[in-house]
Amino acid sequence: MNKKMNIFILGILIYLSTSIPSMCDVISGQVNQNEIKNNKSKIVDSMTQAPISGAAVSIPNLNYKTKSAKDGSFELNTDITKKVILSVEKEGYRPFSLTIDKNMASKPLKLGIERTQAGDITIQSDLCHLGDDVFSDTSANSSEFRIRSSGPYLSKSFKIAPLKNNEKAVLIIGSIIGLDTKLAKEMGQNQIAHVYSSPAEIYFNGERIGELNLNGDNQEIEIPRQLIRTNNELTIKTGRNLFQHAYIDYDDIEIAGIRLEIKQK
Ligand SMILES: [Ca+2]
Repeated sequence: MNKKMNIFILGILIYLSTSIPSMCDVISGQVNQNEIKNNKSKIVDSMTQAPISGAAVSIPNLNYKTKSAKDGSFELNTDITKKVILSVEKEGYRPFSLTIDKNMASKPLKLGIERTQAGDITIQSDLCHLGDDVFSDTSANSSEFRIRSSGPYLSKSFKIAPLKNNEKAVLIIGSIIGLDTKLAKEMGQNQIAHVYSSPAEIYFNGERIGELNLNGDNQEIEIPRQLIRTNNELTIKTGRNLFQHAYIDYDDIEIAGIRLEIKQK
């Protein structure tokens, strides 16, 4: 299979895994009755299940920030009407992000965060808006955009230590919302009737290594080994409305938690 097909299938898998109702179980594990009564969400270590205190929980688009308490609990005292990206940051842990909606936010969430591993690189943990701040009300999640666009692309430089033979570098896009591609439309991720945008494109050291067609969490793209140097540059370009020819209308998207993991082959 070619790379495009792989990414397409990955996209579908991610879409399916984020759209089935049992997703809450996947991320929340077992929530005891007491927690449900208090409607308190919790941050735990994904390995040990131990509560994590002092983790910064934020929903940048709602300007909402809080911290987890001693027992790892936190509350989302904010009105969530549409899909937004929730981020968790804690020193010694990988940046965590999750796309949540009204339904998910109405129940306690149990979020397992992972300890940082050797070779992890955080490329961009903060939420970033790409586009031109011009979008229709029916675009995927557009009404929740509060962060101003930083333009149609994001470029970041970072170092990578030489890979061992049995290792591979994988780019992880923590969360992405707002993509109005043909596939996103077909998957019901937006309500736009007729038009769509080209996918967001990912360039690594000047080479196009993949594209993002679907909104969701934890999309992975393997970085071709031969492209990796000591100093590297990642660029993510948002797509453009393919039906607007009078001017360039960039697809307005939001991305959080862009990072790199070194994995065993
Ligand atoms: Ca736009």
